[in-house]
This record gives sequence, C-alpha cells and structure tokens, in this order.
Amino acid sequence: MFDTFNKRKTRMHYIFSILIFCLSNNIVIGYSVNSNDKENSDFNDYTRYNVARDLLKELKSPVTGVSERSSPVTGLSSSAARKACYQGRCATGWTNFGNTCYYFDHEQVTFAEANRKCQQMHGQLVEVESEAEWVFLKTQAEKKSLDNFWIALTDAFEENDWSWINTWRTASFSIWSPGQPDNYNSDEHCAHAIESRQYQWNDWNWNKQAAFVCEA
Ligand SMILES: [Ca+2]
Ligand SMILES: [Ca+2]
Repeated sequence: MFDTFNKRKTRMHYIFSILIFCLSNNIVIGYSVNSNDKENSDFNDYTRYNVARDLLKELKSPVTGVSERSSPVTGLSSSAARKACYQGRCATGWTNFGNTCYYFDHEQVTFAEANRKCQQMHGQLVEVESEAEWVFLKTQAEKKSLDNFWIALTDAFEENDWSWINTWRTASFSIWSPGQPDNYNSDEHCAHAIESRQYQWNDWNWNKQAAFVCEA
C-alpha cells in the first residue's frame, strides 16, 4: 500500500515535471514567434517607408525635356481653366465629360513623368471615381487608339491600400483586370489601364512607360 502510494507520487512528480518543461518551452517558443513577428513587421514598415519615400521623390523631381503643352483652356490660369472645364468648355485637344476636361496623351512616360506633365498642363493625372467615368475613358481610349495608360492610383504607402495621389483618398471605385493587382516581384505600386484587357487595371512598376490621361 505504502509502495503503491510512493509509486503514484513519483509518477505524479514525473508528469508534473514534464508539464512544467513543456509549458516553459511553449512560452519560449511563443516569445520567439512574437519576437520574429515584430522584426518582420519592423522590416516591412522600413521597406514600405522607403517605397513611399521613393515615390514621393519621383513625383517631386522635375521632368526634363518636356515641350510646352496646351492648357485645357488656352491662355487661362490654372483656376480659371478649371472653372471653364467645370462649365463644359474645353480647349482644342481636350474632351469634355460631366464637369471635367480630359487630355489623352500617347507619349510613353513613367508614372511620375505622367503626373508632372499633367500638372504642367494645369491638370492632374486622371482619378477614375465611377464606372461611368471609366466607361467614358475606355470609349475615348479605344477611339483614339490609346495604348496602356497611367491613372493616378498608388499603393506605395501600404500594400494593397489603393489611394489617389492627388487627394490621397482611398479609391472607392476600381476595375482591376482578373488576377490583378498581384504586386509582381513585390515591386508594383502604381496602376495603369491595359488596352488588351479592355482598359481594366493592372498594378505596375512605376518606372515602366505608358501613355497617360490628364483631367482638369
Ligand atoms: Ca503594390
Ligand atoms: Ca500587376
């Protein structure tokens, strides 16, 4: 009887020791996973900060070799041109839709160059805010045989959080091509409309070249 009690006591002690060992190791493993998560998150924050900083630098850098381009309403200041566009009076070369004038440019440029060129014309790279606007752009692009073109959309600040570069508002409308955005090579943070996909969108490396559309 006493022996049985001692055996049971030894067994309980043994099981208890194993439990303590497993528990402490789990805590160590748990800590190490959390610590790795934090390191990964710090690393992701750091690389994402660099991506965003690089894009802002690109957007601010002056575009060289740009020829003088037409303003949406010839001879008017930027605000006057916008007011005229709002009234549906667009200059030659600009196309009216709703309260906005649009300029379709075939020149092949990077995302930042497209943005700057639109600004030089007193406009901005196009923000596509509704299906109606997208259908208008698509119809015009087909009519003008426009190749792939940049739109003002980026996820440079947070992966897969797409916002418009002029207003930094999160995009409420989007029409991605099937399988996109795929952030190919972890290096695609700007969007363009693809001609071969009926001008649905793809995320792309901002140093690639495409046509562009401005609005004012
Ligand atoms: Ca991306
Ligand atoms: Ca892509």
